[in-house]
Amino acid sequence: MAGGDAKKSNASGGGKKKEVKKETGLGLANRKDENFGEWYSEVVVNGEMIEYYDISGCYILRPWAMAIWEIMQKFFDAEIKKMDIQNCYFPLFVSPGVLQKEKDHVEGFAPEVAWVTKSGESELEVPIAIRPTSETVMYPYYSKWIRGHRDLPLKLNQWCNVVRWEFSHPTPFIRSREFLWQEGHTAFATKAEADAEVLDILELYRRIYEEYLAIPVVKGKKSEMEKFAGGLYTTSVEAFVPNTGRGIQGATSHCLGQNFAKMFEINFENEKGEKGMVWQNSWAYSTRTIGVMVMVHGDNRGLVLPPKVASVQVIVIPVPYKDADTQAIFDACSATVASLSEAGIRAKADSRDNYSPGWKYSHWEMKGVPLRIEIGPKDLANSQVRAVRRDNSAKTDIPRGKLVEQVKEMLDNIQQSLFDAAKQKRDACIQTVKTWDEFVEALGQRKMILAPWCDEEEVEMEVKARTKGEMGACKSLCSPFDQPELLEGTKCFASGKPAKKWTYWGRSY
Ligand code: 87F
Repeated sequence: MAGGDAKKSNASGGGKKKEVKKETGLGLANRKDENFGEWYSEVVVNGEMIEYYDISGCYILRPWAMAIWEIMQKFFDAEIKKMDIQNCYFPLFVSPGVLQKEKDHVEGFAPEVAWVTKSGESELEVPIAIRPTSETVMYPYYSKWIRGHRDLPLKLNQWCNVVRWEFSHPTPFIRSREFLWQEGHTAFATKAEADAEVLDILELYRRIYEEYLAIPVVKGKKSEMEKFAGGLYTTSVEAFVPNTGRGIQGATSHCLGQNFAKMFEINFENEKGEKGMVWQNSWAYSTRTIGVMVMVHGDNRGLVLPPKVASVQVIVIPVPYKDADTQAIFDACSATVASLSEAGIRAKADSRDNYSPGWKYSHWEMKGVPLRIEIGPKDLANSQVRAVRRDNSAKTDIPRGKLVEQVKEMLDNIQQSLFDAAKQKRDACIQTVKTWDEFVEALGQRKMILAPWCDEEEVEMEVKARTKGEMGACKSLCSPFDQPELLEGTKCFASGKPAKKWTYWGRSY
């Protein structure tokens, strides 16, 4: 084992905060369960994901965050290419005429649209909007490009930034005025094809959350009130942040129906020479994913990254003592990194000689690296390395000969335990209720509430109105595709009318 330094600098959360700060200058001033908002800001900055910027609601994504985005991007991009979806890039700017073409869709969003009004000192003749989403940017060209059934399906995606000038409280990743996303926009000859794609994409979003970010999500359909107003229906994956008791929409996959086709005249002629309108979908996930990951897995020592999205999965730290053979230890570190890298594990050695091993432990813990390997004189003598898990601090001595095999196993294990722990916490926050009183009580306990509902818009408005308070109103999150049995005679929790479905409710981001 690595020895002395490990013990002294053990930054293992609870109660040790001051000690760590004094020794390493690292550590967090806020605790996740005491001061969540401050904790979150501190973690994303100290973990070197985010730097605050001098425009409110805008943040610098540092390489540590960008690398996570790129890993998810690589997965999703390959999957949509298998579905014959092609990448493209449309301009950032939108002319006002086009933006306002689809009134219903833009109306509610208008205050969030940012405009360019000047170039240098001169006013532009016509102000130009910055895309908040690209329906109106793209669909005029869909109308031009789609003529006959042979032009269908048209399936495009773009990876880009969008700007929404939000006025509610900005939060890095979760609510920022500019963010990165992919937006997919597809057009089909039939509704059946569109319906099928909505679910195929939603499944990819589930996989991003569950398989990559180790976050359990609920797949479901949005209520009429919460769906994208310009579309036919909206599906989403919904995550939950136990510490705040808030639901968070993870990603959306919409069937737009023929609303935009009507507006933008996206017509085609079928095999029989008959005219038809296309059926469209649009779908997106954004850098918000990273924020949800930080909120769900982070702890009092900083970020906790699931191995599948960590750009450094294993950090190797030399632990030389005064009289140790420093060169041999450094060589063992390099050899360890080489073996791991060769096996496809993302490993890196921290060989800097101007930081102590203890400082490095805290530093890489703050950055959430899933596994730390320490190599000291004793490890060298015993032909082993010491591995320390970020998620539960468990220490294992690994014989050199079993390095790759055991590290692989540990990383898989960490990935699984993060998901299991997150699921257990999330599930403990789910409360099934039948009556308004039970609902109010559960809401007070910051639960994600599953309730039988009559599915009427006025009733949802009433629920919102009746739950308005300093913590924000409660709304429907989604009606899960996986519906529990709805016994005959079950009443709506809010109206007492016959219930039509089970729906999740809660406060949300
Ligand atoms: C803000 C300003 C203007 C959201 C906005 O979800 C327009 C909008 O249309 C707007 N905020 N939306 C809805 C976006 C719908 C849809 N777009 C393509 C998606 C997925 C990707």
